[in-house]
Amino acid sequence: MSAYQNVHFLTSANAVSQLPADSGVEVAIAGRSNAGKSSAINAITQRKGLARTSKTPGATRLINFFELESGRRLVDLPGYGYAAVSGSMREHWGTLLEAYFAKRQALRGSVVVMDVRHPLTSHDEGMLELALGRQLPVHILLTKADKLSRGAGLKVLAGVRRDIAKISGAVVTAQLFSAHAGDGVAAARGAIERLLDGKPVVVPQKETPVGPADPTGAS
Ligand SMILES: Nc1nc2c(ncn2[C@@H]2O[C@H](COP(=O)(O)OP(=O)(O)O)[C@@H](O)[C@H]2O)c(=O)[nH]1
Ligand SMILES: [Mg+2]
Repeated sequence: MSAYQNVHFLTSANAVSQLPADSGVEVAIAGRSNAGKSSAINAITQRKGLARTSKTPGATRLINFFELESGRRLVDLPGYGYAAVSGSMREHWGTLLEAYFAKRQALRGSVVVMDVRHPLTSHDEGMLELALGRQLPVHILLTKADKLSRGAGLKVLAGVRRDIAKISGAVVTAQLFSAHAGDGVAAARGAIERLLDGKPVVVPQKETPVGPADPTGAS
């Protein structure tokens, strides 16, 4: 059964004029093409085919809106960092995303999906800048964690947490995630719910023994 009984695709937008009514609350999900964004959306909503998954990078070219519950939406942003798209196409996305992040009143925060094996690329940093423009919170999913050992994944998480601790003016949190193994899915759903409710994301306790998130500083 789905975590959201009536979750459904709402609409796609390829221009600011096509965005759905700016009411209610929403969380945007961003990530490099092929990072695992669609798989994350499907895992979090427990709806296999909700967001299409693909082995072809760059397949999603629109902003897709999914309604979780009445007035609560997940927004699937176009994947970035795919070299094969034309310059004019990239410019179009950039302009659309900038307008979305600058003006969207319903936006409460963002989730940025990164492959745990290649976190915080220059494209990701550009995305973070965009998402943090209005000081809204960002939660990072380090996905495909099943591709690394638990220890290696925790090490990456600690490094990412160290890097994001340098970002001031907004709350940035991070967790490990795997759509395939199901790791961190409930935590990610909880994080999205808290963002939608305008509450700070709570980082899973069992991950705190590594890195600066350790309140005892003993690591
Ligand atoms: N091993 C592993 N592969 C994943 C995971 N999530 C996605 N993938 C694979 O990564 C590729 C891209 O996934 P997709 O969700 O379409 O990425 P998107 O382009 O960011 O939406 C597909 O081949 C997926 O099967 C994961 O948690 N673990
Ligand atoms: Mg996708």
